Amino acid sequence: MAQQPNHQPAHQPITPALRSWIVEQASAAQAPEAIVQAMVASGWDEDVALIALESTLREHLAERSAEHSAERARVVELPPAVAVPEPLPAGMRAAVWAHDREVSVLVALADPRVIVFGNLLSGDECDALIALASARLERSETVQTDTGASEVNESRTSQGMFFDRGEHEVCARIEARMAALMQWPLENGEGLQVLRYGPGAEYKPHYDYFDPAQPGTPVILRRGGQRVASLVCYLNTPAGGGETVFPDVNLAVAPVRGNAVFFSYDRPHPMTRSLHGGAPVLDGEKWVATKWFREGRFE
Ligand code: PD2
Ligand code: ZN
Repeated sequence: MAQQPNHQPAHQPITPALRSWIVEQASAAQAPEAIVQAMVASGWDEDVALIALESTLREHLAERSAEHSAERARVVELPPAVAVPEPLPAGMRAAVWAHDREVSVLVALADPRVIVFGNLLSGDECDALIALASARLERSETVQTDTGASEVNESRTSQGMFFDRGEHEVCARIEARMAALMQWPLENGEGLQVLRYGPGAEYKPHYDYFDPAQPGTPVILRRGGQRVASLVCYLNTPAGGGETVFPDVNLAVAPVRGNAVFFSYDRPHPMTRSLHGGAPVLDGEKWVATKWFREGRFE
């Protein structure tokens, strides 16, 4: 027995020190009789020592079981992981052939999964998307997961619009390229969204998946399920600022015309570390086209 309790008169309340000592002895697989004997040797009445031992161990087990339940709840509440697009299933390489174009791979990060691509879009494609989108720009809207409706969001000071999938030949060509690069069905992609950020405009850090806790989310998920990956394509090179940032890993991706940043999230949970934002544009303007990939068909 490592340590014995101080001499205790019978009927004395169980002190925290005695409680710790009893738990320590029981955890070290000391027989209850041996624990009681040690307490008797320290001046405890045998019956009182037995009652003290019993009540201490009962309380201790109840606490342990409460801790285990809380831990189980934390684990069970985590949404299950799902399959996500993986553009480099065979590992890192300098370039990938995607449908009709060689795309370079500039940077790859494993956790969070982030890949920076070069030369995904041609200069002409960037210009065509900007020209087609310009006519339809409005103040950007974000899907409101509390209602399922779209509305202007103050954390996003850009202007934007959505193309339907395949709405123009250039959209269809880019979408086929992206589907090949992602190795993900074209039908699982939303239409391209084009955003224009003026001087000072930014997109505060957020997650692109739909928050499961929001009441409007089940309605949104009926069309294609969750978002599982994003591909933000830069349509111009701003004169200053406008980098895409990942605050959880202190990563900043410079916006360069034709380049794109990909990131995936296998569950709608911050543990994916997919928090990201668009830093303020410091000089000039910034144009991006974002493609979101769903778990299932987005029809
Ligand atoms: O424009 C960006 O850098 C940016 C940043 C964060 C775009 C998006 N999110 C998005 O379109 O979701
Ligand atoms: Zn985003």
